[in-house]
Amino acid sequence: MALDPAFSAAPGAQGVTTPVVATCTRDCPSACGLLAYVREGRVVKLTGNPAHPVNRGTACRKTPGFLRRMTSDKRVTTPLRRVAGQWTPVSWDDALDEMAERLKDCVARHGPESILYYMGFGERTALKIVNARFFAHLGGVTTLRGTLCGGTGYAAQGLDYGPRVSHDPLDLQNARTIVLWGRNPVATQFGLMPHLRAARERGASIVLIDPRQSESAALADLLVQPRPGRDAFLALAVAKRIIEAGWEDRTFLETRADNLAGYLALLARWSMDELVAACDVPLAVVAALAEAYAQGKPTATMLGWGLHRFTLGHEMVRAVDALGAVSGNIGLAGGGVSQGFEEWGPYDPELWGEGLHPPRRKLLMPQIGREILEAKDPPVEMAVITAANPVCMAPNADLVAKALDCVPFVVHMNLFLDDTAEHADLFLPCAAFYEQRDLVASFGHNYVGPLVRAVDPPGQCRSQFDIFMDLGRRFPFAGEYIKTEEEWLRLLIRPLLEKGVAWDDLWKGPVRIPDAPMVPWADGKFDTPTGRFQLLTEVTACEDCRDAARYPFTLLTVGPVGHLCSEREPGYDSGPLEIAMASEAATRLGIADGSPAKLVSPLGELVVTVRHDETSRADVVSCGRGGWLSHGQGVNRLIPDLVSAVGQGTPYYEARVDVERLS
Ligand SMILES: Nc1nc2c(c(=O)[nH]1)N[C@H]1C(S)=C(S)[C@@H](COP(=O)(O)OP(=O)(O)OC[C@H]3O[C@@H](n4cnc5c(=O)[nH]c(N)nc54)[C@H](O)[C@@H]3O)O[C@H]1N2
Ligand SMILES: Nc1nc2c(c(=O)[nH]1)N[C@H]1C(S)=C(S)[C@@H](COP(=O)(O)OP(=O)(O)OC[C@H]3O[C@@H](n4cnc5c(=O)[nH]c(N)nc54)[C@H](O)[C@@H]3O)O[C@H]1N2
Ligand SMILES: [Mo]
Repeated sequence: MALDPAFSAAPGAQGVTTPVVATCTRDCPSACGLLAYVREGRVVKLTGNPAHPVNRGTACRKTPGFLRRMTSDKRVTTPLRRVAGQWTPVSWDDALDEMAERLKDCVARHGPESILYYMGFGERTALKIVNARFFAHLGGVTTLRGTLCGGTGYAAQGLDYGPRVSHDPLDLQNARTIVLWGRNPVATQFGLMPHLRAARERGASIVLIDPRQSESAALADLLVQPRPGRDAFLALAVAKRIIEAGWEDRTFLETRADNLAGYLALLARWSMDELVAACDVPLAVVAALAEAYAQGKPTATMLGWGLHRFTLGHEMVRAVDALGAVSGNIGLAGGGVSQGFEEWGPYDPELWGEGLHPPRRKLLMPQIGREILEAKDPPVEMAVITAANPVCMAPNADLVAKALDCVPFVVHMNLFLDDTAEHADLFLPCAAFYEQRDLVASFGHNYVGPLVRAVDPPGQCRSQFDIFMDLGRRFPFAGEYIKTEEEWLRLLIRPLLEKGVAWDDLWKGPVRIPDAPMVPWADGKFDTPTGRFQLLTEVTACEDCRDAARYPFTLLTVGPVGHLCSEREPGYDSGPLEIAMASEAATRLGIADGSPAKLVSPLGELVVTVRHDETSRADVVSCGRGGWLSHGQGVNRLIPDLVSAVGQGTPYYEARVDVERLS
């Protein structure tokens, strides 16, 4: 592969090797194909891999930040043990001996369920399954149920289609209209850009549905800014309009779908005026959307993660699925209501190890703080946290911190001393990304990409895989557990090898999962009990049960452009958290642009800087998620730990706040 000319022309570029094919492991649906340029044992540049069929050479604005973070001198490079409150370097042998002793002691004295394995979203690569298997060998420890990420959408689409299956992003080339519904690819999935740009160039139109004018508004021909959490009413309004105009796909509705009468009754329950008022979208915009769905076909709807973050998120997702059905876009090339892909799907599910023991205790991730505190018989005696920063990223952050403080021994495996590290007793420094060999599947497309060890990890950092193999040596199940990376990877991807993928090809570049459909449900058959699409029949009436008078704003804590979740480094350049609010609302409260204010929720308050935003709805304030508590930006301290009604997701966007002037 040729060198990037811009790079090879750079001064001092001698010694640069041919770029190494890599795959981005950051927690993002793009899982982009990348090229890592190595000089003198360091990666000096990351670019998009032009040979990747999805991101096609593009790389997002975060990519240079990933490189800075990987090469940061703030990375922890030796294991650390907290001694009398201070972090003290220890050898790997001492660290793992102690960890093994404590694990054995917990199993012997309180049973395996006294150990909590908290696996986060930091890297969802194939070998991470082998890490989880370690805890299954221990006899089945306490693990997690539910999710901080996409559980609600997954479960909601499961009710409609059978399993959630999405259109291959390459099928966007067949769309005449693309609707980005609660999704912000310019910030959160830049790897889609080649397809969105190509769509625009060939005259397809793009609609953005988001209470905020997100970064993706720049792509959109039509911007729809509904009241947060009311998308179900918007979808019903659009469907009602389509039916009023006689544009519905009667054949699909009558032969491929169940519950038509119930769904029509649901549409009849509210007048158009009531629906329009509930979602706060003008009738003319509803009409334009109806036309886009029914007359601008094929219409591809890309649901984001924005809709999940509500208690009744499943109704929102299901109402949009139903709109896809009414407008005849389900099973249609260039159409579909797509949401995500199974990042663990390509691997042998048996290897998680659940079969090694009877079902064990699982704590609810969205309420992890109180779940830990309330765990009895046995209480949580030890927690092992990998690829996560729950004190920063889970809701009700102070309670999560308090819960970890109540756990006698906490092991944190990460790269940096972050908010969670402050509540840990042992820190194990991990290799990540291109410092390790692994395979990467995606929750945004159908390709599996390689990671080879492009460079050595800094200092004594070790890949999680190495750490768990070394730990495993200390246990009686070592004989079964200890295998080489290659042995485990071959076992993990057995399903792919059986589908005809060649092992060697996996290491050359992205490989498509052979049986992943381009267009799901094209034959009109669904994997539901009746084989038909399931129209929803219930949407909860929308009285606002939240305390709108005391807390008048909905707080949207969205994916910021510049970084991914809490992946920053200690000491990052920070002032108070910036929140965007409508100029009119801020002015009414006497808060000038750029001035400090208090963001207040029932859980607490945070000093923030207010930015006036002409484009914001008056009932919303928004900010980026992932600021650290230690940097005064811990917005999750204000967010209640609720759980969604379906799918055990985390309704972050139910958070209601007030903004108060600081004198
Ligand atoms: N740069 C960057 N990239 C990321 C991340 C990041 O933090 N930063 N996070 C990664 C992760 S973990 C994930 S899961 C994905 C998420 O990817 P996305 O789903 O694209 O991103 P979000 O910011 O979570 O939410 C998308 C949009 O939903 C909007 N929204 C909020 N409420 C509503 C509503 O009621 N209705 C509608 N229609 N829209 C609403 C928000 O304003 C936001 O713009 O992105 C990944 N990529
Ligand atoms: N307010 C608010 N909070 C949210 C959300 C929201 O919308 N609003 N969205 C939620 C979403 S979508 C998600 S997915 C969660 C994310 O929740 P978490 O996964 O807990 O948070 P991240 O900040 O992604 O932390 C990932 C960590 O993994 C580490 N890491 C990276 N690679 C490796 C590795 O190979 N090994 C190890 N051991 N560590 C590694 C990184 O340094 C980082 O600290 O946050 C949720 N939090
Ligand atoms: Mo996520």
